[in-house]
Amino acid sequence: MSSSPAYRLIYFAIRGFGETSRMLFKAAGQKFEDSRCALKFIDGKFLHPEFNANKSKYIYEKVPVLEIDGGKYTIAQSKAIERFLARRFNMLGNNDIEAALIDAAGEQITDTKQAYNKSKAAGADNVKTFFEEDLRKTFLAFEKQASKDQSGYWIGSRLSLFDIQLYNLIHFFDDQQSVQKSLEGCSALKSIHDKVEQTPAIKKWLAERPQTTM
Ligand SMILES: N[C@@H](CCC(=O)N[C@@H](CS)C(=O)NCC(=O)O)C(=O)O
Repeated sequence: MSSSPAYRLIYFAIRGFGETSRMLFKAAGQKFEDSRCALKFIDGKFLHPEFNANKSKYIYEKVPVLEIDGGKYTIAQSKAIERFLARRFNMLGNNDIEAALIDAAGEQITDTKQAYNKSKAAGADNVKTFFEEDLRKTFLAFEKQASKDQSGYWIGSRLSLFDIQLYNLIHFFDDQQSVQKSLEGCSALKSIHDKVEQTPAIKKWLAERPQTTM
């Protein structure tokens, strides 16, 4: 009799780079240990003493890290973890082309978050431009694909890694009013957002997960 492996996802006590993987586990109905290192906000900075004390244990000295079967295998890098889980849980499209499209859109999300962080460092005008141009263009590009799939999902007529990544991108920003403006006319994306949120296992998780600011 084959039994499911034991999964332990180690990350900080925030959504950040860990939440998409947590939601993949939940959507797949797969048990995992949601191991969270405490973050302390001291003198205007987030510090993570518990993680720092153990940091050298992790191959790249960063989290998230996914341990399988008590550390028999350890996978680092959030995107690698997400793709691995999505492949295991059959949430990477129906073929290698769909998998690559999901992959590319996920990379675009990474670039978009980097552009946002850069704009924040450059001042309010740049943040405004980010929402009006960068994020807007990215959403419009995502909308093009989404409107081809009539199922309410982004690709492949069922929940995939990208649907969850998109949901988390929308909730990544503090300024939800600007996000909603960037999403104007993107009805397919909005419907994906709502479909993810209404997926029973995800809905349950959203209600019970620890509430964090990021
Ligand atoms: N590219 C990595 C980045 C991971 C990363 O930067 N993790 C941060 C937490 S959000 C970390 O471990 N920081 C600890 C440190 O730098 O000491 C990924 O996607 O997993």
